[in-house]
Amino acid sequence: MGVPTAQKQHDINFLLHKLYEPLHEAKLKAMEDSFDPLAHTVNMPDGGVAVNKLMQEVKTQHLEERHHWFSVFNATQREEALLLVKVLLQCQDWPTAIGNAVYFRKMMNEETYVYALYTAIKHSPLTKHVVLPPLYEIMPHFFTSSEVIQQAYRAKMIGQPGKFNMNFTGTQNNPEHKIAYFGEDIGLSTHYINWHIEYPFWWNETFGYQIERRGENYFWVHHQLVNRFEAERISNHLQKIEKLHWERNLHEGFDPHTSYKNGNPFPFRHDDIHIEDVDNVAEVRDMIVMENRIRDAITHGYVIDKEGNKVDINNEHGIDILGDIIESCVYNPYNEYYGSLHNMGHMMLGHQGDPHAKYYDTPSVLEHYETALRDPAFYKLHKYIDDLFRKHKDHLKPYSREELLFPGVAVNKIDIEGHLETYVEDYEYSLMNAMDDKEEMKWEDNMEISAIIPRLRHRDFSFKVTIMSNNDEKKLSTIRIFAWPHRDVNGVLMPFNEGRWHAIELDKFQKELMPGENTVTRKSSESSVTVPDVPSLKSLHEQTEAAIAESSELNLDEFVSATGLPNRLLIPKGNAAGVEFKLVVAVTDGVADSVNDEINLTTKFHHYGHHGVYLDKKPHGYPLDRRVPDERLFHEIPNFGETIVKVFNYDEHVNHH
Ligand SMILES: [Cu+2]
Repeated sequence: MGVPTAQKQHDINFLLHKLYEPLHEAKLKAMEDSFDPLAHTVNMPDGGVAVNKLMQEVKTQHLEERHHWFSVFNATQREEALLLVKVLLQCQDWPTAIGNAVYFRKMMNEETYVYALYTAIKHSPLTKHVVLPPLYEIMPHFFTSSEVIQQAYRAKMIGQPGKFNMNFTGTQNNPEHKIAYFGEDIGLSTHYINWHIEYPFWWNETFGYQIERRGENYFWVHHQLVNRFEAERISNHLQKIEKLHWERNLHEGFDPHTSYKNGNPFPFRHDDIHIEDVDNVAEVRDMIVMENRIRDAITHGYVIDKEGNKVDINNEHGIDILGDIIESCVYNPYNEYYGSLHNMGHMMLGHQGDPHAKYYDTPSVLEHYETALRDPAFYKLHKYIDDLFRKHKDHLKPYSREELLFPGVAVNKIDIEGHLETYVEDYEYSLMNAMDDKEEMKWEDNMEISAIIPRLRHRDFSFKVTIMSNNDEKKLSTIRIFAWPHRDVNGVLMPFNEGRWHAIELDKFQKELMPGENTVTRKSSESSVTVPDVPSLKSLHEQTEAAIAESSELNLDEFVSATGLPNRLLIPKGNAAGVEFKLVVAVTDGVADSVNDEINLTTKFHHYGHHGVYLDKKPHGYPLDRRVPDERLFHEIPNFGETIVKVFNYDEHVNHH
């Protein structure tokens, strides 16, 4: 079918460019009036059912109006977005896909549209090589403080280019401000959005295929975020996260300093709020009932489905079922009974500043993947949920020595080449799309108006692991690297069983071990847990246009799956004294761990899986995911190694320019 990737990327770039305005590209614009969605349904596997439904919404003017907010947690708005996702996933060729995308861009609410378009791009085979432009440059107001947006408007009005420094929300009177650099990192939010788009809670087979281990993946991505947040707190001398309790006060308030595109501010929440029932969402006791049903299921070791059958969860697959139940996705065996603790939790906490909607009619930051990570309440909620997962995992039988052993293999030495050092750099991103223009304005003629933010990164380093293999032939191994804070904020040593639950996954890869001594050097930049930063919109645009002009290939494949953590955030922030971490390397039998016979030594190992396909069949977090009643077992197993490392950061002034 030969539409080159560059052309597709060009079309997508322009669909998103100046999202809140009519299209700025002539060819696409021409399609707007000439394309009739109803005339292009012949090749659709559903025979045009989705298109007809969406067109009916257009005709009866049921669609959300433009410039209104959109939240995926709002059921009516979500239905609408999913209709467009379905329509786009039904398209079998580019002209049909782009025709529909152009047509509905004009008809639909902008933010509903972006959510649907991003999701469709992520899952459609037609856009396998298309890069999702960074959302912070498409909808900058979600990521940029209202103060900076105002400065940008002023620059635009007086016609003067400008770069504006952005500070993190709040003041230093708030201890939480010390770690705002983490929650407000735009790359971290990009990771979070991409993960949610890759593993939507509402996904089912009717969208084209089944996503395996979705619920488990949900557990894992949030577990890692919570562990990271805890580690960042230790480096910043902050006490650990207190998990949410529905009957206690919510201590940390939050003022987002951010506004919707239409000017409505994101709601504010005071400190020490007594958690209230929220009109049109839920009552506190509903949340407690949901929680208790889940606790019962964990204690019993089974959940019940709609027919009343028991579904065993006391096994390796249990975490997947539990994840679906807690986030509430359509795979959930009994939705009405278990509810949706996580999604409801986001809405309940999000509205605590204004539970009766007396002052705001907009959703909170917690109801958008773009902004949820900023609010300290996010981590309280997820710590609470993480604790439920831990109860389940602690119910499973600990791994035995036989299960963990990789005969003949021993980790002899673990070294770090280079320094484990974090630092803060300035990063600039464009605010061009925050401002409206005349229709005839060309992309290139936009003035340069941008925001500059400090962000965390680390120096490059390598893991160097010396592994002895007393086998006659070569052996495929899986190498997993984890680290956890060696001491808590009070300086108390973290017991092994506590530490292993707080483990941060640093890398996972396969390696062939030759008989004798092997030195495995793995660069920090190679980590399969992370992804490189997505190129800026400007760079994407320039590379795309250059490829079209020269009829050359556009190869941006390394940026396509932005599901992982940004590589610059691989290790937690250090401090001047050095934050101690326990580093654990587990070398296990790669053949036993592999899902299929295809061994993946060269291509990128998709850590979070790709469209629900994994290379590693072991549970996320293996072998540290289960209780360790006697840590001596781990110390004695020769194919596991451990050491203590320190992470430094010499510039303590991360919070202000
Ligand atoms: Cu959440």
